Amino acid sequence: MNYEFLKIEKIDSICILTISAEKSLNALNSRILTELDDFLSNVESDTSGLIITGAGDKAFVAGADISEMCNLDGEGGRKFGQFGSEVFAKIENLPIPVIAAVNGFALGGGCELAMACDIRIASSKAKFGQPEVGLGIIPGFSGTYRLPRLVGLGYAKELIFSGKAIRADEALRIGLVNKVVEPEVLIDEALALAKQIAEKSASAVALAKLSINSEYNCSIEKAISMESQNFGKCFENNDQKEGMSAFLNKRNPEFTDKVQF
Ligand code: CO8
Repeated sequence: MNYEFLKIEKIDSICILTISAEKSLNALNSRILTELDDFLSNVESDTSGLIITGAGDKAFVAGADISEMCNLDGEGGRKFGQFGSEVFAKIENLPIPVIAAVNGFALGGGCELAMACDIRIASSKAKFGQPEVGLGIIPGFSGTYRLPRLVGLGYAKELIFSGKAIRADEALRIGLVNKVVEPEVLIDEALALAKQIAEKSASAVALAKLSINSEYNCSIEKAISMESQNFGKCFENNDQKEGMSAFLNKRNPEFTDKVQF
């Protein structure tokens, strides 16, 4: 598929995906969601990390495209919401770490996109919010699910009910982002973290992501069972043998496992 709104750059094994619809502050229309869906279904197998950011210095993503949503009926709204949520779930289920480099407004669907990523690094100029109730709707790309899990029920309800936007430092305080950096170093910071992770065992990182995601809402009994299954799988991989042998022989490991996309 030819991408009209996605720019893709590869630095070593790290992919930087830029959502590029600067005129509308990178608002997500169905074409962009379709391109994202296609991209996420065809990630190159040698990719060890993905960074998602927005074009320009003003917005990460200023939400779903209001001009496209304004004439939807109930069924159209349900379908649009479901499609966006399914695309974002693909991000969550990718077997590689996904870092949101939030360079500006992350509102509505933009905040939801950032939350579907594993880790969020924000520019000090970023602003976060779920302004949907001011438009007569609710978050529709899984924001009512992910926001309470990231910041707790109280802050999630405050943000979603009030629709207010918060600054990056406030987002850091409530746990919505992992780190706040100056805008000029945002991509470098995201790249440095992605590279740090890429030095580890790709198969172990993939199994760690799978474990964390699948156990998050389970009972401790079920989580113990799932974690031990995934822990066991590590011992069927070459990287476990290499990692432990390297430690015991006081050398750096050379990991070779590839992940299945
Ligand atoms: N959709 C469409 N166009 C947008 C959007 C958007 N979300 N955000 C900005 N734009 C456009 C503006 O219309 C404007 O276009 P034009 O130049 O043609 O007039 C251009 O981008 C620049 O925007 P502004 O002139 O408004 O820039 P400001 O600096 O004055 O303001 C803001 C920046 C504060 C970000 C402002 O643009 C704004 O409030 N945008 C809307 C933010 C918003 O409400 N986002 C949530 C949308 S709803 C949503 O995301 C729900 C997700 C789930 C959907 C489920 C489907 C059922």
